[in-house]
Amino acid sequence: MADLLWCNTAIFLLASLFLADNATNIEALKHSHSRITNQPYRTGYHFQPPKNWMNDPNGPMIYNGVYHLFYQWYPNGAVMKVNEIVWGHATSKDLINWTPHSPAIKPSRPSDINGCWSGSVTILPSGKPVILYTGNDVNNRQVQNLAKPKNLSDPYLRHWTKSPVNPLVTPNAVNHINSTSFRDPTTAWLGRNGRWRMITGSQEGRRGLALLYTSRDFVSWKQSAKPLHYNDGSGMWECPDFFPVGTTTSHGVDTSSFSVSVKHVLKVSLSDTSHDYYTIGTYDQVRDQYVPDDGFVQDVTAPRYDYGKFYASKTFYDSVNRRRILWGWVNESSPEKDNIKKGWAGLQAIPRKIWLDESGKRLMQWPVKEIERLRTTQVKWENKVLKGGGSLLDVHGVTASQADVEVLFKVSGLEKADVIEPGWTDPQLICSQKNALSVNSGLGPFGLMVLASRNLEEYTSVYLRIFKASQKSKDHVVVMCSDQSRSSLDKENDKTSYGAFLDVSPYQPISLRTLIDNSIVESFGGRGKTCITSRVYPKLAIGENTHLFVFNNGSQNVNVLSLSAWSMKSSL
Ligand code: DQQ
Repeated sequence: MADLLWCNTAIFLLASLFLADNATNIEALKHSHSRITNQPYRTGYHFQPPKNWMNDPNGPMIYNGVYHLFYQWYPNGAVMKVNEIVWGHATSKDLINWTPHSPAIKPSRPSDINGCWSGSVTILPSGKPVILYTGNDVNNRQVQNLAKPKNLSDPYLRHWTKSPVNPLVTPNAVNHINSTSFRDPTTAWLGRNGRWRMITGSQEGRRGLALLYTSRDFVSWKQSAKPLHYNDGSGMWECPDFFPVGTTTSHGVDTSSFSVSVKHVLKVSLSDTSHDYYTIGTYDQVRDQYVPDDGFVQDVTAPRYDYGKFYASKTFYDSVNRRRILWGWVNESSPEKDNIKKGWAGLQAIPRKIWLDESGKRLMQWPVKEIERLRTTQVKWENKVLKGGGSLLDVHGVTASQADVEVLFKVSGLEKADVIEPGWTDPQLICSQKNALSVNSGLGPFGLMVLASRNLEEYTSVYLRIFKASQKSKDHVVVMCSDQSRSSLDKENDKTSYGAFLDVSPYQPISLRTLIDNSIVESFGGRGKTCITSRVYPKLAIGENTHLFVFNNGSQNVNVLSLSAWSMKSSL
């Protein structure tokens, strides 16, 4: 009898698994039919929806071993209509291969009829996920809403039910919150007295704010008398993110973890500049206030996750792999008419593990290790000298339009480095100088030329320059650039030369990793101390006509201690 029961159960389980899987496959197939492929600028291994416009990552999470990514999606075209934005949805077992699903949340109620905007997932102590998101309501007021999974036994959580009591929080005559500057609820955390806390971004005049709310039941939220943090003069804070980082480990910690061995991070997306800035500080649980450490101010002077294109980012805690993962939106640099022609716009950067550097003064970022599964053919060099005065070596043997490159440079003759001009305080200006790449300074420019045409009519250069801090000093300043100025013969794209300081000692080998994927170049200097992401659209350096070079235009030799370049397969 027991055997029979077991047998029936097994048949039932197998059948349901088959049905569930089949349903997913059918849905995936449906999507893949309408998915845009075979275009030079479509990426091979970055996350993109099947087509149309995408912006912010929303509610990333892992639930029952499945990663979920929701995202701001305009499903009807490549140019955003913000009043029709839905939550696109995709799932993955490995953060790399994704199955698209139908939108999880669409405008349907008075509380979100003009757009389902950004928000976050919180995993409740019961293990169940819930979504808090901003609805642009029937009066174009920004309000905060709740949604729950309809069926927790669906492994992909494809259907979500909006709370009947939405909106949970509204701007009104009593709280004086500006109804068009009140959005993007964070993942909530359990604080003192077992109450939930969450913040939303806002502004009052030029003051940027992280408004704080508390709740016992996740439904009824009360505004705290004081915001978690604010800054006068920084303008609207979009997509705030607030999370702890371990001080003694690179493992991630849950958003509700508090102990002596964590610091807190507050990231805000400044709508004035379209960049993401973070500070590191202390969360005072009793006063419910965040205080940035000395030297950090929550404005444009704060460090950035990425010094190129990267906005509206959001982290989540991956409890299975004990790491915190960062997602960020990378917009196009091409004119609207080109996006319409392509039928899509917007990428997500490769998810990055993020942790506190040993110095406690900055965050480190590194592409999730799963990405390495896409590596195929490898080219390996060791101890190659890039002669001073102009060296250019072609890295043969990889698909240069879709590759992962890691180089370790060693410079010598540091006394020959040029002295940095006293006025050169903005690294982007240093990288943007006319002929910055062809100057023959002492140390550098040296680095990579990626997405390059054979005769260098087009290339994107990711390079370093090393300066002496002052005439007499032994201290050096390292500048990292990602220069798009020669990236395409097409004149209409944004060709900014991005730049940032890289806090490494030039007496030690300097590492540079670049992920190249057809129209995106994501670079990590000093093993993740500084990141720069570029979007480029070459006309000649496409597919098999793409080259990858290592170069040195400085007057001193530079040693390539090691170089590994891998062709990258496309993800599913
Ligand atoms: N994008 C969303 C807003 C958010 C902005 C609308 C940031 O919720 O403030 O698509 O890119």
